[in-house]
Amino acid sequence: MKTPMKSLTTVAFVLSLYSAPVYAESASATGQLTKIDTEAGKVTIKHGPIKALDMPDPMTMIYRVKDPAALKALKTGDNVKFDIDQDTSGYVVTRIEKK
Ligand SMILES: [Cu+2]
Repeated sequence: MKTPMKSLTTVAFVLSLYSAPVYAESASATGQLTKIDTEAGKVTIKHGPIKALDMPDPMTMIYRVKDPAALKALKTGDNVKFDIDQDTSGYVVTRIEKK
């Protein structure tokens, strides 16, 4: 029984290294807009892996946008490049523009 316990502890330790700190992370990425909600200031982006933010696989997810006015120049289906910050309340897109 010693071995499984030891490896679990190792896994927990490695995970704690990778998840700290959980704030003040940022990254740049590209993706495709699949939905724009100007009123809520949110976008849905289909994007590839963003390793800096612990997203090792492609995914589609909803992001808050810091400056919703930036969405006026965009439409669903656009390929975009964007910057993301991760703070204590989650992910925020700080810059987004057509690629
Ligand atoms: Cu993601």
